[in-house]
Amino acid sequence: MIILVTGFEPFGAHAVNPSEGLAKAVDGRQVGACAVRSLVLPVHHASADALMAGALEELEPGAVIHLGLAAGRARIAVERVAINVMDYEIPDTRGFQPRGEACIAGGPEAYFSTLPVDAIVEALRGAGIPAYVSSTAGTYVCNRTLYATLHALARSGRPTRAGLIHLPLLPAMVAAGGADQPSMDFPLMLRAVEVALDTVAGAA
Ligand code: PCA
Repeated sequence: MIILVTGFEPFGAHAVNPSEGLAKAVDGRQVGACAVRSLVLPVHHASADALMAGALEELEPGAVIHLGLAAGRARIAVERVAINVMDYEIPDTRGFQPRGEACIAGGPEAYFSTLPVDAIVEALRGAGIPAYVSSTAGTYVCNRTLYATLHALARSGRPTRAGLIHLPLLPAMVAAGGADQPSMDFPLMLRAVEVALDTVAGAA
């Protein structure tokens, strides 16, 4: 079975995106019986959709773990739900800024993550990593991406599980920004992704 891990390119005022480095760091790894493949998505819904459609078709993954940056979060946030709303406080990297539009017109109001979110959080905490189940992934591109992936999977009838993990800022990003913001260093975030992969591979 393949586990597809995606990260995002930098966006907004962020010069880097930890999710990009994390996705690249686990690409090609073997976790139990699962092979990990990764993909870095642009922060624009249509281009991300095109890459995801190709990857789902080509790799036929058993699970998808989207990773994204969420400035202001102090812990690893395992998202429970994606809602059918795009309400962007800042434009995406193509200048697109929907305010209160549907991710997919006519789609269900929400999709729940099909990853074992509680088990992932429990495993993270057991490993000494601050983590929680989050009940809002926001209304920006990460929420849109999780919604679109779960919608595509529901329509295709594939049994693939999918979810999203939001990550805090890196310490260097907070240092550069100068604001009073929480952060987590890259090695601990990488450990968190490894624990999530172990949990998903174990549940497969
Ligand atoms: N975080 C944004 C989009 C890309 C990313 O890494 C979000 O939380 O929507």
